[in-house]
Amino acid sequence: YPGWKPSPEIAARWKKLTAPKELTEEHIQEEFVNHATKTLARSAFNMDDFAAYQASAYSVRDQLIDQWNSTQMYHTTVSPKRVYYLSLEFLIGRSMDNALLNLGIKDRYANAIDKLGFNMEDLVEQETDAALGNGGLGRLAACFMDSLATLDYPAWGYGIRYNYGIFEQSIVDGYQTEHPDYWLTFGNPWEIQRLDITYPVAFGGTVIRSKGASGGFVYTWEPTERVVAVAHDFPIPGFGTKSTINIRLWSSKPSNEFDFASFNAGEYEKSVKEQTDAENITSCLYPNDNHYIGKKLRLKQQYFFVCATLQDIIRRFKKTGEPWSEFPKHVAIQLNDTHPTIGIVELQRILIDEEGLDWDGAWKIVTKVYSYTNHTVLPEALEKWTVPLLKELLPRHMMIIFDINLFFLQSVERRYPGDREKLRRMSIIEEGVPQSVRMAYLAVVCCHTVNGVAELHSDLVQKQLFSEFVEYFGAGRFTNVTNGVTPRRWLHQANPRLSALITKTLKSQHWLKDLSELAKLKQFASDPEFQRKWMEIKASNKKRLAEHIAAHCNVYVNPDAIFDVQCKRIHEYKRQFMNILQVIHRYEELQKMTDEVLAKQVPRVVIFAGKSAPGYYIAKMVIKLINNAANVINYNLRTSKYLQLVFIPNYNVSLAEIIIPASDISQHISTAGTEASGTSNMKFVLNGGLIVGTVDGANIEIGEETGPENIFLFGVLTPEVEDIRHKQTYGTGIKVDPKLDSVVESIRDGTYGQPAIFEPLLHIDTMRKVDACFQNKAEWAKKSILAAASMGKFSSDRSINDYAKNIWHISPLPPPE
Ligand code: T68
Repeated sequence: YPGWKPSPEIAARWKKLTAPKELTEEHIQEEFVNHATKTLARSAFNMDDFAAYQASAYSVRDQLIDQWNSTQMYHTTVSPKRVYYLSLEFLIGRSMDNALLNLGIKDRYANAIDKLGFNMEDLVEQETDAALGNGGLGRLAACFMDSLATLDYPAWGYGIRYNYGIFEQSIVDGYQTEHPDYWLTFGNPWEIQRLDITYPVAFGGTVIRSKGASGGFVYTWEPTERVVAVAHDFPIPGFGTKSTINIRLWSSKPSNEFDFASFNAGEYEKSVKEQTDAENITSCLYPNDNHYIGKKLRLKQQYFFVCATLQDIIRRFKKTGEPWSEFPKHVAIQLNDTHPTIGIVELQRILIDEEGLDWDGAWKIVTKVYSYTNHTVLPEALEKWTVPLLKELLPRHMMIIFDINLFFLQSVERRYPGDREKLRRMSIIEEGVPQSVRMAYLAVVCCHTVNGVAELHSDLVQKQLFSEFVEYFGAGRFTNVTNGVTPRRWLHQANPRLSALITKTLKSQHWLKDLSELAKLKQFASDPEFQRKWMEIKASNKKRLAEHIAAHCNVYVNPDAIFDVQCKRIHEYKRQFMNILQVIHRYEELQKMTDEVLAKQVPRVVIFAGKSAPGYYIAKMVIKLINNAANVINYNLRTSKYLQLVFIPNYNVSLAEIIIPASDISQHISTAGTEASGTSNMKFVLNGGLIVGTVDGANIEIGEETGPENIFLFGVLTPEVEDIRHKQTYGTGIKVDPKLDSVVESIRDGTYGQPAIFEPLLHIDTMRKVDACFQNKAEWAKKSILAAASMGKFSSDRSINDYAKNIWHISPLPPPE
């Protein structure tokens, strides 16, 4: 703000006025009442839990903003290298409990508010989830933000402020029904709208080529559609630090100049349509996980958010006054999957068309800045925008992509002269009618580093997905960063009693900042008193979940049974279908048993939860099947003591916080090689649940940490990736009834397609093993403790430190005291 510079006296006065006040209970109450009466215009006689939640939220927000301001001001003065995490999804969930815990003020708030007649646990339940993501990828982004703040890294998250998050799911007659998630109805205390921070974003039109002053060509993009991006800031507090970082989410609105033009021409309807078209860009989150949908509006979302983001990053960089060559010393940009990949092309475009750099100078900068995380090897999930669509929406970007591809293929050709097949395979442009752009290849060619999200997955990325690129660029461009989860939300917040037991046992809370300290719990794994406390907490978490199930599924589950959970997006590769077959098999076995044999069975409650993409027919049928099976199984009076089945509707972050601490075992049973990592597997074990899983994704690394005796892995065990695919296809060595030999043999031959058909049998065997183990209570408790104590590696703090050190080259910048 060049017009205003405070005099030293005014600056001092300002400093005094903004100095944080001591947060006494009385001060909290003052702030609470202040917000209730002034912000919400309520009175003591006109309060309910929701108003009390809002008043608390606004006062916690004030605390956040203070910390956020000083963190940002400090970062501006130091101007360090920052990381920008670009993601179309941030699956944040609720913020109040998390903010109170990370700021370390929860007890004080709870006490202060109690004296005003409200119960903090009830208020926390009033908050609507910020559900701006589909599943693992979006939640990973949220965990990473928590870790970046906690570890004092100078970092920003950038994404879209969707008006509608992931749909709400209800079950009607056994079928999934979708309802819009308009989460902003009552305002959102956790964001700060920045009407002063806006950027223009343009689409469509044509590109004019003309001769530039120095003789070369210059390109002028003349777009036909203009909208404006408005910033909304979501402060993210670190745990046990004053660092509070920012997720900046963009919302679209019509640009004034443009609709006035139509308006003044008397084309009122056209003007209104232009307005709604502009607002539509950030209206909805696309509800598909691990599946590519080539919708024009989705591409608009992608470009809209990276375009605004780059303008913001560049504005910040220009404040340093340094030349463009220094840009990579201030900026690292991480692409969360290929969804923001068009941002690479946008930076190249800005540098050559607007900043006047030559191609090579711009390319050097671009390729030093960007890195890309791959989250899937499933072919149906890889983004391929068609050339006609890209041309229509972003004509200049399409030209630049062709140029990038041309220069790339020319150098491939030099290395492998005459190998036209290789050029065809490696081309960023896939030939066909129409042509399309392989976004993952574009990212690989332009990024300095490409990573997968678990060891096995990163191996597949290098050996299958991008093998020729590894050969061409060298293995140095490719690496692994195994995913992690934040122990603050997924243990401390979701399971407060277990967190307190750990803190008491370790005599410090420091494990929440260094999760490897959990290993010290191992010495108590066989201690009967510790086991008793540990299992008593599990039992009370199971009771809480049983209450939720009673309220939402109208089924009264037996809290002493094994709680066997599979909650995640419904997808063929995740094999909920195999799981339900195993449950039905178990039910049928129970029917055949005498009363005497029945009485010896280990009771089990099978819990499913998860959303299906609205257009995914098979996944929706699986939901229907689970619900139909539940209707039979739960109403069989003879066997329902031993087997119950529920589908809990509307799985989201807040429901996960109830389910995960209550599981005895959880199912992570994807076909080997298909689940890139999985992150809920880590959360379950951290909370003392054991995994039943295939040798896939992060299950493998979890098993390495817990030891094979504390995880129930089944299926192919070979670590060599090539082998896994091979063996998975050709023989799992299981024995079946000899009468079926020839049938199985023909299945194995591939006569009837996919031989992964064998794994249900192994799954059944594994579940028998689980039953046997669960009967020995002390042994089970020991496994549960040892497994949880082995989870140090799976903190997102470790993942973030890996990225910071090996990919971003940034350092922590703790704010001065
Ligand atoms: C998940 N991917 C992986 N995708 O499936 C999971 N896809 O194995 C991994 O642990 C997690 O990412 C984090 O790395 C997703 O969640 C999506 O949600 C998604 C969204 C849009 C388009 C495609």
